[in-house]
Formats: sequence, structure tokens, C-alpha cells
Amino acid sequence: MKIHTYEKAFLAVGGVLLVLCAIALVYATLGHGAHLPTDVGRIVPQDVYTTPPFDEPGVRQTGENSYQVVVIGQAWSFVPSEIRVPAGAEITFISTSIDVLHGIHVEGTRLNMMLIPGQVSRMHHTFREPGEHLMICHEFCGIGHHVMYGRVIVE
Ligand SMILES: [Cu+2]
Repeated sequence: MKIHTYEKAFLAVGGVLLVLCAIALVYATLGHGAHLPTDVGRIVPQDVYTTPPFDEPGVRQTGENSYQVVVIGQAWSFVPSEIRVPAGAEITFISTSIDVLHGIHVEGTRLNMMLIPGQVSRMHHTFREPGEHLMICHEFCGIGHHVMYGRVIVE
């Protein structure tokens, strides 16, 4: 059987790419500490309401000008559905889902997270101006998806 010249070239390019990928993988692992996800940030979806910080959803002050907002996504609401935070404060949103895949997006901001059952999502944001923002689920989560929303009131 005769191997065509082009086939040889494709095999050579494929072989070189495989070697380059292996080198990149070793470099990322050893040089930059890249690793597979660990169980940090994992949570048992059935135990969300009894696992800190989700056992006390809502807003709590964590520093002079920093706050933590704990939100739970569930079919088809956010707990709590109304969040009041001060303008100019550093806010850390911590969220998860107790049932199916949800999303959280605060309109007019870049606050946008996936709420994955079993996984804790975190995001930082500072609201510069007082105002009211709609907080919506952006991941189709079932028949009540369109009524899954809340409000973030910046005071
Ligand atoms: Cu939804």
C-alpha cells in the first residue's frame, strides 16, 4: 500500500501538534500550577439550606465597606428576591442552585453567573450609583422560568 505525500504531510502535522499539546500541558501543569477542579466550592444540593453560608441567605456586612450577598436559586425564585446594598460598597455575590441549572444576571451590570447544582458561584461587584436593578434568571429552567426574577436595590 502506497501512502500519498499529502497523507504523510498531514500525519506529520498531526504528530507535531500532539507533541506541542503535550508540551503545553506539562508547561501549564508544572509552570503555572494548572490542575483539575477539586471539591473546593462543591456543595450537596439537597443540603444547601443547612450549609453555611446558604443557611442564612441575604446580605451581611463583612468589613467596613464590604458586603456578602448570599442568594439561592430554585425553581422558580431567588431567595431572597429583594437585595438591598449600599452604593460604592464592595459586594461579593455567593450563589448556588438547589435543583436545576439556573442563572443570575443583574441588569445594567456585568454581574452574570451560572447557578449550577452542587457548585458555589462567586462574583464581586461594586454598584457605583444608587438605583434599582432587575435580577433575572438567564438560563431556561422550566415552565416558570419567566417568573424567576428579583430586585437589587442600591441605596
Ligand atoms: Cu430560569
